[in-house]
Amino acid sequence: MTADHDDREPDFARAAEALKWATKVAVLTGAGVSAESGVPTFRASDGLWEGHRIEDVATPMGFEANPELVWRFYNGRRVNVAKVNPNPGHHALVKLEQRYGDGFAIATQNVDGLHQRAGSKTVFEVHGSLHRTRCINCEKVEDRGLEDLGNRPLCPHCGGFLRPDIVWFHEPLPEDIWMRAMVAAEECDVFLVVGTSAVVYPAASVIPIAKANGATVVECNLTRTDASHAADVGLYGPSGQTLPKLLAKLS
Ligand code: BV8
Ligand code: ZN
Repeated sequence: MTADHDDREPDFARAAEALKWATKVAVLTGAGVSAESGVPTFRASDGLWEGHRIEDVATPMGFEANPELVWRFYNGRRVNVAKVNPNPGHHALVKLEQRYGDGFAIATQNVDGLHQRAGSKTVFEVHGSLHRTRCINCEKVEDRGLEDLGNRPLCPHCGGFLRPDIVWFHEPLPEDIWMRAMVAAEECDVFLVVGTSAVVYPAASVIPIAKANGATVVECNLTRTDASHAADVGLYGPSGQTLPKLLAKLS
């Protein structure tokens, strides 16, 4: 730990102070919180979108045009996520939930299910999950684990074509889950923004919602982002280190 890092201390103290007074805490997470688990982020140089045009693999039109390509993309991510484990950042958020109980909620853009695998209870998957499929004919949604489902999986109930139960671009977020995420942002005293570039909407709009309702906004990221202007405190560094460090300041 070189000298310059210590100047982050005041930020951790301020963030901890805000948490000490809080009764309700909400969190928005993105791919960065899973990076230290070995899940590639989206916009990093070796990111998920590298080598894939968003239009081809994460839009309803792309699925219409080439469902095999889309399933190869998502099967690859399912198999990869099956090999990784939650990291100390996920575990720190589990402990925070134990501190605030029902007053705590995570809205995640991640589809990897690592928050739940770490033990988090209140997790709003605003962009869906790799674990689930949805039948485009009978609409049945089922948890299918993480094994490779092949490039054209069929519905065991009606024989219809299955798609990942994931929110693609140009598709609406699941209404109930999105509503609960917005309410958690409106009602919280402290809002943590962890490992997201905050460029995808409407997910990123929970940040100004929390801010406008008087929450102390704390950003945890490797770098400044589009959300930094709304942050009262920035804890810069790997969230697998900054979140446990912040938690340690609460005990
Ligand atoms: C819709 C599932 C309408 C798929 C995803 C308003 C303004 C501008 C554009 C729009 C707007 N409203 C709508 C749009 C269009 C679009 C959009 O937002 N486009 C963007 C690109 C400009 N939004 C939509 O299409 C949405 N739908 O609008 O529908 C509608 C409404 C009604 C009826 C019909 C239609 C749907 C968007 C959801 C798309 N699906 N995911 C999948 O996962 O495969 S989005 C996907 O990309 C992720 O879920 C996530 O949301 C986003 C990636 O962002 P991050 O997770 O933040 O990852 P990223 O790599 O960018 O950044 C990682 C960060 O972590 C970095 O900051 C890095 O520094 C940091 N980091 C890295 N390592 C660490 C770290 N931090 C800490 N520790 C570390 N170790
Ligand atoms: Zn079906």
